[in-house]
Amino acid sequence: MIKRNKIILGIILLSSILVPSVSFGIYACGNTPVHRINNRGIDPVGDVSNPDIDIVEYRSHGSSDGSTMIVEINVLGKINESYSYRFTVVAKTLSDTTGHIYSFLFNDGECDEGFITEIENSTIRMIFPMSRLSPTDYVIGIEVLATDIFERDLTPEVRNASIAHLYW
Ligand SMILES: [Ca+2]
Repeated sequence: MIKRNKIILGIILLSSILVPSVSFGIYACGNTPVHRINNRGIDPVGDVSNPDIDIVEYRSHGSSDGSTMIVEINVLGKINESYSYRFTVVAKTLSDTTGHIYSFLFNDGECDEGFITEIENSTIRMIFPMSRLSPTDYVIGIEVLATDIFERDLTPEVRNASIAHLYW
């Protein structure tokens, strides 16, 4: 009888430790805000007449160590250093309903913020350091723009997007 009571006491003790831990785990993970790093969008072909500023696809992903976010624009023609390509990382704080924007521009052959820029035919890629974000901001999406002054191709706003959460 004593042995049985010990087992029951053991189960009660174990449950009192495990149940709150599991519950807390689910709570913590189910509600953990995270950066929306991986983004991809398709833009209509032919919505501007100059193929070198006609965005067809844009995307972003994170570096393996999480320190940077790589943002890319693909155009129908070729990236032209005479034109401007703007990248906007949109973020939001937990308490805010409006987006905060971090914009950087490739203009006159260089990035105005000095970020690493790579050009390969129809693709321009910029490397955004995550350290530039306010510590309370979470990335909610990206927007990009290409312009030759006469016309511009602009992707839809994502400033009303919600913050992503980690679920499992
Ligand atoms: Ca387009």
